Amino acid sequence: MNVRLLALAAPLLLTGAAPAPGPAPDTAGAFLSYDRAVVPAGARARLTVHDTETGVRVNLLATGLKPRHAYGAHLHTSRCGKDPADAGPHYQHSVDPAAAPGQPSVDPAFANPRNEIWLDFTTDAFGTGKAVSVQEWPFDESRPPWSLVLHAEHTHTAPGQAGTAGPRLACLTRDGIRATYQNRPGRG
Ligand SMILES: [Cu+2]
Repeated sequence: MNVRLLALAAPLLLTGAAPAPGPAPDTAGAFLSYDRAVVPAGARARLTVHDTETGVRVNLLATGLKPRHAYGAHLHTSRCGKDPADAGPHYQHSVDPAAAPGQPSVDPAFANPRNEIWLDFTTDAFGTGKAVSVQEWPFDESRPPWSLVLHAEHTHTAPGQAGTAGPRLACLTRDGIRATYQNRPGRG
């Protein structure tokens, strides 16, 4: 009991000595909706991240959405907030040097579904959508993607608009790994 409490308190006592706890492999929860007309109350998602031998596989199951509707979806760098922009830009394996805050990567050499996690889908008659993204690279644990963002359109690919998918409709923050789990032997 005391050991557990110490482990929970440790990150508060350390100042940058331990790695920041990253996101857990599984997250299931309700979307934070920015547009109730297309992401109604009760819309949820399950996001599963599997490590593979060579990289990562991300599965998305979304429910409670508008039936037969096309949504764009990506993993973004930061946690969700009241402002749709709070989730930050797309997670990129190779980061576009031309991108900056307020100036997203729109170069197809970087903003493409092999360098980012794109999870676009079209819902079925019940408002359920599924998507999978398989990559030959693992996430950079020093800057893992923290959120799933739903957009109004499927993702564009042309130069100058690559990676864009219309307004941000909703967001789901990935669950964080608790310090007690992060500090177990075998986990860095
Ligand atoms: Cu996005």
